[in-house]
Amino acid sequence: MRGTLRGEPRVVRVAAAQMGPINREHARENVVARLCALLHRAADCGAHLVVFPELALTTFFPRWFVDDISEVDHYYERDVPSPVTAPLFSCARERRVGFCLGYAELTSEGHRYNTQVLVDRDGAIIAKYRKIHIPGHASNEPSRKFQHAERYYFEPSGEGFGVWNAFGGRIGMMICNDRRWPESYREMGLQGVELILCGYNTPVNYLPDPSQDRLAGFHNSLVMQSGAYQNGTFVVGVAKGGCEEGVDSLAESQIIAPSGEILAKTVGNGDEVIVADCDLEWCKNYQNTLFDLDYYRRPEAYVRSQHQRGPRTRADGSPLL
Ligand code: CDT
Repeated sequence: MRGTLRGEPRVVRVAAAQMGPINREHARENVVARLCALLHRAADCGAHLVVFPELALTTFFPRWFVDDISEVDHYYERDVPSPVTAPLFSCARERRVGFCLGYAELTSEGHRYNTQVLVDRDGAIIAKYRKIHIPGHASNEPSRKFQHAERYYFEPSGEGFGVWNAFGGRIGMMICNDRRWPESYREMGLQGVELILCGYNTPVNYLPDPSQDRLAGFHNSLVMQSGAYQNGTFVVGVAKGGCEEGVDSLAESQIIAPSGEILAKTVGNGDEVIVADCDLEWCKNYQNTLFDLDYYRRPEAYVRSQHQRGPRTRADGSPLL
């Protein structure tokens, strides 16, 4: 009979540090001071690890289009830590709290990525993840109320989904739109992930199909709860919410257990810290039973998922092999 084989508890106290809006005129120094204040609040709650949103150092600049991309170079980081972000690393070291931070990255070779780093309790970077699923559009669409030109401002990572040994467990990262794709979770599930960290900026108004607007919160929870349950992992989703530069963004940051249950959820749409004790041994209840991937999966039957991007059918609807 298959069983959980749970060992001694491995509890990571995780904080989700939701942020309210960051406007265009907000100086990086002030944003970093806000991040430090959130980190102190998390540390006061005894957190070991605090998770910040996607693009947590700047406003969500893909909502504007510029013809010359170099005009927005100031939104990208060339080095992290840098003189302006160093105070956050010092706070982390001082309070012995690790963190996960999203920002726009401009590499020395000129590549632009939507990036997240994982920093340990000594303030050292232990992992970097670059966003894989880049949503939105790549050229100016002036008829829109606001742009979502992520496909202009960022290239997709070719590095895949990593999982790292950290905080006494197996930690993975994904960014915003990645959370809507089951493949993101499963790629990490196949590496034994126990805690997935995900920052997001999600406009409440989805311009290509406004019928989805009222479901923004439902879809947010739906995908993260399913991904958690189907892979037996904790998932932490952290928003930059509220009305930023006239665009309403979903808050509803949450910490989800391997059971799929929400352990903690924010109540407002501004700067707010929530905390949950995540016993990583809980993952075994699912990873060693119903979702014992090695025992139950049938990769030989999943012939299309690796190489085929979208549906392929003949005119009569029958599948093309
Ligand atoms: N930042 C990000 O990935 N946002 C997307 C919005 C999709 S609408 C173009 C999301 O999936 O939440």
